[in-house]
Amino acid sequence: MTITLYYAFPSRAVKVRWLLEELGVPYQLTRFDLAAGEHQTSAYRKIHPLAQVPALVDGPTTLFEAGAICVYLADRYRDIPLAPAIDAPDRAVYLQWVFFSIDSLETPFLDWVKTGNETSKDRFLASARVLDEVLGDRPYLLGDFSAADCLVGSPLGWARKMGRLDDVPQLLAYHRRLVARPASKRSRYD
Ligand SMILES: N[C@@H](CCC(=O)N[C@@H](CS)C(=O)NCC(=O)O)C(=O)O
Repeated sequence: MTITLYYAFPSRAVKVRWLLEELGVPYQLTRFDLAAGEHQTSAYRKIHPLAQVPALVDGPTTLFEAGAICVYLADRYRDIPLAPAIDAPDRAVYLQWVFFSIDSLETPFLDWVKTGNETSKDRFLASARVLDEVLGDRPYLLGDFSAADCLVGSPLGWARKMGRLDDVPQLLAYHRRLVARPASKRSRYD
């Protein structure tokens, strides 16, 4: 049964699409025009009670929250291993970056952009510096590419577009590496 990703471009659903492209798993998109309110239907609320994107249906599994969807997909489809196994030594650090991408990077960034809140700006920039230091000479967060890179890469893309990565050179180079990946390019067609 084909996976369905409930999707809008641009949105947080793009990171899930990117991961699906990396995994090489067949999927179909149900697209919404968020500005037109196409997602605000009672039918879609049965899939996602807040009527947001992304949501994913994979056979008997219906799931929302981009972070949870990415963790699920990387664990479920392992032909291309993009997550350390549950008993692997780097599993814990992988989960750390998964949660960091949302709580310490994306949330303060979006709040900063929407409200101009200085505390959120400081939180985002502090997180960006942490990533910059951790990356050092490493190509990806765990060394090899993983689902955590999709999750971190997405908010970094928004920040880069706004020139907010100019003072974190390692991070800028990392983001260039991420968007050069063929699967990342395919996920950004529209
Ligand atoms: N925490 C959720 C946030 C989902 C979310 O806010 N999605 C936005 C698009 S990026 C959305 O659907 N907005 C339309 C709306 O809330 O009506 C996740 O990471 O999946």
